[in-house]
Amino acid sequence: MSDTEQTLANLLKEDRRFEPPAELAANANVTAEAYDAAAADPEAFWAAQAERLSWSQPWEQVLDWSEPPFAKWFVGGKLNAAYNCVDRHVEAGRGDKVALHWVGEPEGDARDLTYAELQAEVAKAANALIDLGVRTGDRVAIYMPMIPEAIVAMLACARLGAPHTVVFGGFSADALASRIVDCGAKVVITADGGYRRGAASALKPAVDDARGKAAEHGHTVDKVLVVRRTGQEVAFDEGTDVWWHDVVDGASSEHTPEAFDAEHPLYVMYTSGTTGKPKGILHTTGGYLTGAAYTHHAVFDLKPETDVYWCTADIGWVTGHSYIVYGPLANGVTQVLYEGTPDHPEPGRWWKIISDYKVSLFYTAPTAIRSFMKQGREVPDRHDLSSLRILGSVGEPINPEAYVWYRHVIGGDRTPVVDTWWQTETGAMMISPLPGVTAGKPGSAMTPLPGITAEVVDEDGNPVPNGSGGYLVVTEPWPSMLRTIYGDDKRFVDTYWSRFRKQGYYFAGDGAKKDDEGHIWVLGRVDDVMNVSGHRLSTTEIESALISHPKVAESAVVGATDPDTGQAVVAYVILRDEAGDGGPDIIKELSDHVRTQIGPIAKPRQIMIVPELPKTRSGKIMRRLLRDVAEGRDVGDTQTLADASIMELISASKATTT
Ligand code: 6R9
Repeated sequence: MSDTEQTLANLLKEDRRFEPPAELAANANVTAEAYDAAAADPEAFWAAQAERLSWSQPWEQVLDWSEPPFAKWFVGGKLNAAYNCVDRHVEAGRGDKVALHWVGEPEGDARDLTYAELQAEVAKAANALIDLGVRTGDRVAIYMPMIPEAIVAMLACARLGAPHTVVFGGFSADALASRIVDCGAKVVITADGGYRRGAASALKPAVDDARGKAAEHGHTVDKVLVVRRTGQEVAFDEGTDVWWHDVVDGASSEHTPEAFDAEHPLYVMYTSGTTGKPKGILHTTGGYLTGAAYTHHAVFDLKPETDVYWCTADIGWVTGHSYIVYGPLANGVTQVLYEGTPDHPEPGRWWKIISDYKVSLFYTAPTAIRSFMKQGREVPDRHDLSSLRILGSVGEPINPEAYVWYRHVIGGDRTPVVDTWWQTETGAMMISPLPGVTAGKPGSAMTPLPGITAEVVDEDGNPVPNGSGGYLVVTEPWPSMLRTIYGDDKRFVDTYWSRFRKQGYYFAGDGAKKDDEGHIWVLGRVDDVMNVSGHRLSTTEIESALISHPKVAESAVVGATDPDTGQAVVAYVILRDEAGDGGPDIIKELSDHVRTQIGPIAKPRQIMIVPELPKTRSGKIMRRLLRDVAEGRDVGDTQTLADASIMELISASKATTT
């Protein structure tokens, strides 16, 4: 039995079931009938979901799928995403309702923003962006800490129909530059810095650097709008840089939002693919907002009058886009937004926030849950978590023990856990329990949501029988699906639609298994994409970074199972002859190099300097063997290797932890 099969066999022995709480089931937003209704008439179902939004002009056609895989949803409809997320709640008399309970990292640095205040801020920022030359269709890059201005910036762009591309603040200047160049961002919105683990961490220098690098590629950034957050010293280029407080604070809070076509681009989010170059996933307005709002309403059983919601993601990831900004705000929720890390200044920070703000719906990642398990239950037990009603999980498979701990220790055994499978590309949750309907199985994402049709198929695209594994595919288009890879339609078709071209299925890149009852267990990527703490990293991207170091001849990167982060980056490196043994600091040098090229999250857990890499006769690196070494297993079958003795050399090489 292979390792994956063993894991699967263990998983499928899992027979614990958690029924929905009776009261929740009785008052659930979505009931079991929704599955049948959606299956009977998917377009009518999605049209009803789109009615959650305010449209300035109704659509003429729900779906135009005449040129697959290029979908158009709500054809002819017009709307403004920012109006839907902010203004309409104010117009409906809910202006005094808190939109954001913001909790900054320095203790006591907190602020509440009502919907009316948010509306004024967004309008001012939109007016300021117009003054800086931003027009409908222009791209704006956002590189910010988790402060309210980050959300204001996103919504101001949406209001103008200027697609934003938010780059995670932990990414390096190089990564930022390549994204700025790829989407041709005209303006960058940033801050001097943000707070992390008690210290001010700079952002502006990376923007300066990225602007220079973009210029080397022939791309000019016209303006950089800078929020003063930490007060740290920054270089200021009078021709380009503009302080937020100089141009936004004094701007008019009157701005009439224009309605854009349902298919008008809303944002580009870069994500790792199997090749070195990140893919700019393009989402458009009407379908995306419909998907985000509907799933947030359904999966969190959202009762906007009474619930307080908190998603711990960063806005630099798709989860922050769909489940901090667009879904929750379109639904008019009160939510917590926080800056910093879970365990600073104290390990119980998150639990204190939940108890302070009476959070009822909570959404986080398995990697965080595992790190809390390690600290022990004494930490959460010191806080009153009785306000919690539903717990969500996203980003990677949640192992049954973490699921049960989450439900038991954090949820007091009352709360359903919704394990939500989706991707940057899908825009919104796709496979998940419904908290008022589904009897949850720890470790399973369970069932496609009403309106979504997913399958597990074999090599030929045929559904596998219950009890078997295969490729996870989506069989019909859905409103929040990506529309293309920015500037590269061919790559879009090749990457997602060519594996099962005949059937016209979207292939997600994940493997999954159907259990005896047909419930879906997502197993993780079947391609060269790693998942480290819920963050997608490409093996090729890190290999390319390593190879760009002058001492490196060749490298191979694998994702090895890690008890804390799910997977961890393990790099094998062959040095150039002239580099000798690389010198005493070679490991640190290489590790720092990856850090500056991509960012701290890509830093390998281990770097091994090896004399050779195992390759097949056709020259393909045998990553399976390298994963075996990285995970401390005996190297199995090496028959297909061009030179079997290589594995002995590699296993003997000293592993060095970075
Ligand atoms: C939302 C998000 C997508 C990849 C996806 C899969 C993994 C996400 C999961 C899950 C198992 C879940 N993934 N949620 N695997 N169970 N509930 O994470 O988007 O960053 O694009 O990552 O994450 O491998 O393909 P993204």
